[in-house]
Amino acid sequence: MRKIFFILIALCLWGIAHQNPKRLRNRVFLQNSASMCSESEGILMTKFVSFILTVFFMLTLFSIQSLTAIEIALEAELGEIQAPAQVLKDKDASRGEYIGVPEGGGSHNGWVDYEFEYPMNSTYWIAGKVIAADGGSDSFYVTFDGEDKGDVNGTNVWDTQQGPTWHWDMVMGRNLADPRPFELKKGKHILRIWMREDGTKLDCLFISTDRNAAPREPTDKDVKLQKAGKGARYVEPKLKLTSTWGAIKNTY
Ligand SMILES: [Ca+2]
Ligand SMILES: [Ca+2]
Repeated sequence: MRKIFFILIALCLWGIAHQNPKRLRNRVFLQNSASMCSESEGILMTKFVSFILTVFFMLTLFSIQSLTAIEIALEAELGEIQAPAQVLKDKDASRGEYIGVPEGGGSHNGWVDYEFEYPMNSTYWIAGKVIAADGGSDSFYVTFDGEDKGDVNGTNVWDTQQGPTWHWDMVMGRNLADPRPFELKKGKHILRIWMREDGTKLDCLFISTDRNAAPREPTDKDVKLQKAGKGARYVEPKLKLTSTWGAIKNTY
């Protein structure tokens, strides 16, 4: 619906910009102030207004593409789990469960896989809801499609933000980027969260093509989709004026 609204705005701008210059000049400049503008000044101004409106039309049109985002909200405990990673209970976790290796259970072993169809080529951003109690319990490795987890200090290390209660943290890559962008082609991909330090807890994941999307816990619908192996859904980012203008500026 919002997309249609913006397409209509773009079409209106296009229409205004391509009105007959003489008619537009007559409406804008000569109707009420014939004595203020000469005819040549009026035509010049009309061309200028037409140029501005055309530029704005193009920016609006290009920004429409960025008004569609993909969201995948996952329960961490519903992935394919390799021991010693395991499902653990916590009444404060989403749906009362999370994954991890209990403190003392050993580090750098075990993982959880999430296999999904990604509906379009895009940059994807991942957030996880975590508990990371201390400096010895605050990291995972993150890879796609069978890539090895790599060196213990490599780029696939996700150093989670520490905190004793559940909180969202964007997946980063050590010495790479925070947050870390993942370029994915349309099609099936396997996201693997490797256990790195025991005691690090993961409740749920939120994947989006919108870097600014607010992470959220999976709804019943998301869980149903996840269990059916179809996690992705199309959403329209919140169209606050600032974010819309931001999209236009980014496009430009
Ligand atoms: Ca630990
Ligand atoms: Ca959970």
